[in-house]
Amino acid sequence: DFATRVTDSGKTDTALRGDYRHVQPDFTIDQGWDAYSSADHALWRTLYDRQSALLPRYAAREFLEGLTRLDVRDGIPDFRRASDVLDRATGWILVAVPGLIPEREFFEHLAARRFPVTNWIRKPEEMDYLVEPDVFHDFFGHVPLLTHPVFADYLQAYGIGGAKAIALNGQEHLARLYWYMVEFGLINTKDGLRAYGAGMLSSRGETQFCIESPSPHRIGFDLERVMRTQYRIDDYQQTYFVLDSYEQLMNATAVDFTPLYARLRSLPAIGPTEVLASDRVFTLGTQGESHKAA
Ligand code: HBI
Ligand code: FE
Repeated sequence: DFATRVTDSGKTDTALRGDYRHVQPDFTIDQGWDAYSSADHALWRTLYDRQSALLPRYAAREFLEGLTRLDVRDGIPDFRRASDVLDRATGWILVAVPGLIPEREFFEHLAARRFPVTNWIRKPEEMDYLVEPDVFHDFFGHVPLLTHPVFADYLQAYGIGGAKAIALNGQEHLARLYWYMVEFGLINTKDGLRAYGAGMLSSRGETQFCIESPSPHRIGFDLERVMRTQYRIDDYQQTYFVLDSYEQLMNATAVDFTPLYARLRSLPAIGPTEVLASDRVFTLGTQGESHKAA
């Protein structure tokens, strides 16, 4: 996963793209909003328009409402202005970072209701695929749902749990919860399944794929099941997990994970295409499509 490229000692892999030379001890930097070019802002608008056209059909209503409230169509947002909107909604603020940061600092920001957002934007030739998160993924994908009170509380609880996971050697299991429920989560609504995860909602191809393709499994959320399930980072997901409500995620996570980590250590991992007899299956995927992002 992205984070394995940032070492625990805080030294960053030279393959990471951002400029880490001027980071604070908590890995934040100045956003440098004035330094964006008009081409940078135009690229944001192109990504924004393309993606927002898909949202009424595929995204959770709460995501769309948050995005509208942020009012950031015109160009790469100034994080200070967006933080004011967010702070009024749920008490979260945004901080700028050069890209991926070590887990410990990442969790500390979340625990303090600060969301780290990468300050740079992708190149025009990377419209549809990018290895590392950029400002479009981090902001457009993650920030809208942070205006939702329950999801906002969940992400803080996740950050607090992160520090404990490090102490208990549970990071790998906890990271799967982030991957499947924060990056690639679906929610069941009266209008059918909708996407709320940042990974799919910042990707044109996966926004449609996750809802419409017959290929992936869609399985009801179960905390232990999710934490056992391996994932892949270089293609669309083969399994998505479905929430009934954000409260369900919050409630499942609001317990002490210490006994859970102990149990998880004794259980085998589950492959990304496996289905268990105990699964609540919304759709059984054909696993037929090869769908490597274009
Ligand atoms: N850093 N900037 C940034 N963004 C992330 O999403 C991120 C990170 N560092 C660690 C990390 N994610 C993962 O370890 C997740 O499992 C939490
Ligand atoms: Fe992300």
